[in-house]
Amino acid sequence: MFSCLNLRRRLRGGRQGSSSASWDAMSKPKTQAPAVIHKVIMVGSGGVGKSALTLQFMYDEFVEDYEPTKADSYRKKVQLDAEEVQIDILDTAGQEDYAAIRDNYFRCGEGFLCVFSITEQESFQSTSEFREQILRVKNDENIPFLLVGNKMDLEERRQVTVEEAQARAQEWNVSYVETSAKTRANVDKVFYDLMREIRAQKVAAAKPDNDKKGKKKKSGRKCVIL
Ligand SMILES: Nc1nc2c(ncn2[C@@H]2O[C@H](COP(=O)(O)OP(=O)(O)O)[C@@H](O)[C@H]2O)c(=O)[nH]1
Ligand SMILES: [Mg+2]
Repeated sequence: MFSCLNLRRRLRGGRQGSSSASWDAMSKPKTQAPAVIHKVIMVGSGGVGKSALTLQFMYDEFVEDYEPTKADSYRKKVQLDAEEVQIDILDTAGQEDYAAIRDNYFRCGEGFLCVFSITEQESFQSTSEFREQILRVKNDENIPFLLVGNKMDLEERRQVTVEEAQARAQEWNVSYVETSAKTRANVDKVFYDLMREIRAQKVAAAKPDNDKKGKKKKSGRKCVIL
């Protein structure tokens, strides 16, 4: 679950978490080893389809009128290749205009889906700002990150070419994937690809070699749930 300052939390599709807990503490084994949790954050301008993608992934349905100002977190058990894992998704909304709230969200994320709409050039331009903010907070060029061009079903309204989006992704050394929350095209793909990136980074960080080189990142700050 994600921590957010005054975020009204609703964990849908999963268990309720206790307040004032930390993600780290929640991940600790109780009786038996729990599934690994991969923490994903949806970022992007308003109206690009972050909530629609999240709800399509979680519940297999296309929601046309999800409240635009509401940030919510979701948890789901999924089979990632041979392993059962949990995915936590924070679907951000308007509050991230406040830098402190946004930074707090981003600090807690292990991977990011940076979404724009292929029908809105401005939303594509905004992805650079989100990328910069994430890199500043996470301080890690290799943070798991996918550039997602949503609303691919609206080809006749396309304003962003595949080529320009791919060029930006290449510049950032990340993958570019087009999706449709409406038709479900590539919806699973973006979440699973991102989880694989997160998993790979956790494996790399756990290697003793990386410790010696001081590559392992320590966040130093906890993700406090209020
Ligand atoms: N045609 C189409 N509409 C979409 C798609 N994704 C989202 N929408 C619509 O775009 C609007 C904004 O979506 P929403 O998920 O609320 O955007 P958010 O502000 O980024 O969370 C809603 O009316 C959605 O139904 C898509 O892939 N295709
Ligand atoms: Mg939304």
